[in-house]
Amino acid sequence: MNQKISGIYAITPNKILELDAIEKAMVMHKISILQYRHKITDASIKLNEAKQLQQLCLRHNTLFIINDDINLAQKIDADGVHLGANDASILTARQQLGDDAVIGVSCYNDFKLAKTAQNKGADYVAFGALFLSQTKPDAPQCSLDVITQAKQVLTIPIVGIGGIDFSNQHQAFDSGCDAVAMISALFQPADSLQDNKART
Ligand code: TZP
Ligand code: MG
Repeated sequence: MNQKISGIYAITPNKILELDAIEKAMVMHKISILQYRHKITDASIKLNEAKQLQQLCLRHNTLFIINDDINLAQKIDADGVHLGANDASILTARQQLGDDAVIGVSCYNDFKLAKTAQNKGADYVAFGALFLSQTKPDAPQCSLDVITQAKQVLTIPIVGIGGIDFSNQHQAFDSGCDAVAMISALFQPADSLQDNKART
């Protein structure tokens, strides 16, 4: 599975699903990974949206990752889950989802967190925000030097996130990212996507 963590990693905008827009971007930009990220509590909406995206990913041979929610990932048998600092542990996710699940972990700007995540069995780590993010303006910043340092030591793939677009992605790749995660660069307009302004 690790070879799939490369290239452009799309994350869905935090709003009601627009499947056509997602499919268009997936095809146009040869998306290799899609993460479903919708910060609402309505489980039935999430289940329905996740199932639609999973079908889309199957059709396009794209890895399908669920943000935060290991129960949802288990329920629909998604390819994996992405965990942040406030989410379930890697151990819990592994126990619940099994050996084949792809488990990604947010490491912000903290190399030690990434080393620990790798030791605990994470399949990739994410660092960011590498640039100013329209979607998450308050995200902690991570310098490209952290990526370069991490790349020398880690054996699992590194994903860069935060303010990455088609004009600056090369900086992220050059510093050592295997994949770059994008929301607003793929799903404009940016200001309507900001997490705390999103209509859900
Ligand atoms: N975590 C750090 S920045 C970010 C997340 C979820 C948002 C990335 O969105 P964009 O629009 O690509 O900056
Ligand atoms: Mg999270």
